[in-house]
Amino acid sequence: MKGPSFNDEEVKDGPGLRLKGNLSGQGLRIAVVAARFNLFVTSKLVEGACEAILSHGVEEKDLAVSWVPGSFEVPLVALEMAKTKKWDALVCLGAVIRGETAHFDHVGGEVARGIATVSRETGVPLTFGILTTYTEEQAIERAGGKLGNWGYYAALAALESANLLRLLRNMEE
Ligand code: INI
Repeated sequence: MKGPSFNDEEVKDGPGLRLKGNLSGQGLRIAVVAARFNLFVTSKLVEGACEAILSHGVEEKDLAVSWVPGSFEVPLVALEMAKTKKWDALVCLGAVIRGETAHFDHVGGEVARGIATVSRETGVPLTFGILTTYTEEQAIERAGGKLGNWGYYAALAALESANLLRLLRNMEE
């Protein structure tokens, strides 16, 4: 998958413990929360996320996709899902594309804050696959177009974060 990389291969081993989550999906339960607004973009993000999740070993029975009307609704639904503790990570997907009004700024800002807050307050990793772009073309380029698929990357970040948290929490015992 082409596109922005998380630079994993460039991190050199150094002194001390290297605490890093791997990308294995074995034994993980992952949920996607996706907005239908701008579905021509978000359906591609969901495809990319599901491809990443299943191809890294998550079983289909351990994957769920929850659809909400727009990105603004993502944090609340993610909060309810996180509170159940049934999911090791949640992948949040949406496409906020600038229109002619300030709606874009309000929706984009609130969604980012909401996702970060839910993640920190529940201890469940939520990853941010909400595109915020100035044009439809920029969104398409990042949803399976020439700049990769942010749904795929947000899913990889979810796998890595879930595995790192598992490692850290097991060390505490
Ligand atoms: N929702 C999006 O996901 N993307 C957008 O670009 C968008 N804009 O620009 O309006 C958008 N609005 C809907 C919003 O998320 C809520 O669903 C709506 O306001 C109802 O609460």
